[in-house]
Amino acid sequence: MVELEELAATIESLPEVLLALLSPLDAEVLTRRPAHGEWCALEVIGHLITCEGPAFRDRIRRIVEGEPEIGNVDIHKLMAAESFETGDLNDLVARLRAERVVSARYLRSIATNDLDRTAEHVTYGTLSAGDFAHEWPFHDQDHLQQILDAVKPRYLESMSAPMRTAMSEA
Ligand code: NI
Repeated sequence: MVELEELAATIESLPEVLLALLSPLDAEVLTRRPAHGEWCALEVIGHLITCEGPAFRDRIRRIVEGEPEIGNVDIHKLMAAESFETGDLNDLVARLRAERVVSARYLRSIATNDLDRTAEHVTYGTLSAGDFAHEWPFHDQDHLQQILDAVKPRYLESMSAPMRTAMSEA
């Protein structure tokens, strides 16, 4: 397993990673959807903010505290109360940072063997606290990839056809 300290430090670093990556970009890019129905970069951050407790921190806590069953999380319902695409990058990152301070402190407060505790998931069967602790940075990095996929295409628009061909063959 990955050490708890590494997991805590990794999830704690994401807000600064996002800020460093996205703050130089034209604000319009942050609201571009790569395809109809897909999230723009600001909405991905909104997803990370809204699922932080329900999908990760609270679930780990409940498993560690001995709750026998855990359920599904409706991520779209969590996001429905707010229009994240109209949000401000700095504000959203600050909210994620506030969540992450609490989350990293929580991960550092539990014992390694707490991660072995399990609960029954309504759909997937037996899952451990450690499953969610490791899914956390994995989920972050999946969504970081999603953000990169949303912002990268803008550079292609300013490249010549020969360059695009060269890139597609590289
Ligand atoms: Ni997600």
